[in-house]
Amino acid sequence: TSNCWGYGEDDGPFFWHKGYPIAQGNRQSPINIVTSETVYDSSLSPLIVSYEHCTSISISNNGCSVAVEYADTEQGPVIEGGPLSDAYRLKQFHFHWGHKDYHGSEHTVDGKTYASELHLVHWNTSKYQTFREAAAASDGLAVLGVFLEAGEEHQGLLKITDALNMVKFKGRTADLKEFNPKCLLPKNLKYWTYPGSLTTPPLHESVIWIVFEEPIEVAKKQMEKFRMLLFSQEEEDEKFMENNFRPPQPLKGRQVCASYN
Ligand code: SG4
Ligand code: ZN
Repeated sequence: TSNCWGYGEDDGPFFWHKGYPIAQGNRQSPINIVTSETVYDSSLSPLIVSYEHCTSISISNNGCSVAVEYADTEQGPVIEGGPLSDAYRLKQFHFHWGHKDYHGSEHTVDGKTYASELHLVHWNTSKYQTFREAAAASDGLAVLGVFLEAGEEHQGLLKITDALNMVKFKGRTADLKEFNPKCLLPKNLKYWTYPGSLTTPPLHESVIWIVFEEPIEVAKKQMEKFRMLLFSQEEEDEKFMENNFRPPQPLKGRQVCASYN
């Protein structure tokens, strides 16, 4: 591929530190969340998710994942509260998944892996001018993590899984208008939070992670649709997009806080 990093045998997560030394830094993500070592923080206010004004634009295969992009506008969807001191605006969401349903998530909970993990990426518009600038600042990004497990079909996710065949190849983009990701959040918004990083190069240590405890259920059939995507471009040899997750990284003294509810 044109990238110098990937998820393959010779360019996967174990090699990323060669091009990106921060891979061995002090606040890398994902992590294994050890529930008995999380600390309830009574000062954590509830998370406020304001996704009313949501105008998704497109869905694309960027060769590492599939992402749904949002218009970067003033009235855009935001999250605030919880561990966040500022308002953070939704930029895009994407997924990580495995070859089979027993693994695929990036974060793990007491060693348990899920079939997939959804990441809703937000940036701090109170302090920074652009997403790019925020992505390199220590309080620049806030990512919501949602675990997906195989079970009942997920109605809200159908609009996404039905659109995947339009972006099979790396570099493909298709219209996807007015998708409100609120339907992809679990009913219970209890979460864990800790300071971490992007889970792909450039691995900037700029993310306040907020990972929901309750997974959402999706059909095995829906998971299969993700595995029909390709890492490769149309004219290249077919490489199926799967196992696009980074394994847990050392905690290095960080504390994971738990919200009350
Ligand atoms: C995935 O590769 C996404 O497709 C990327 O999004 C994303 O990069 C990257 O993961 C890292 O994000 O929440 N897993 S993560 O830490 O959001 C960024 C795009 O390239 C900067 C659109
Ligand atoms: Zn991600």
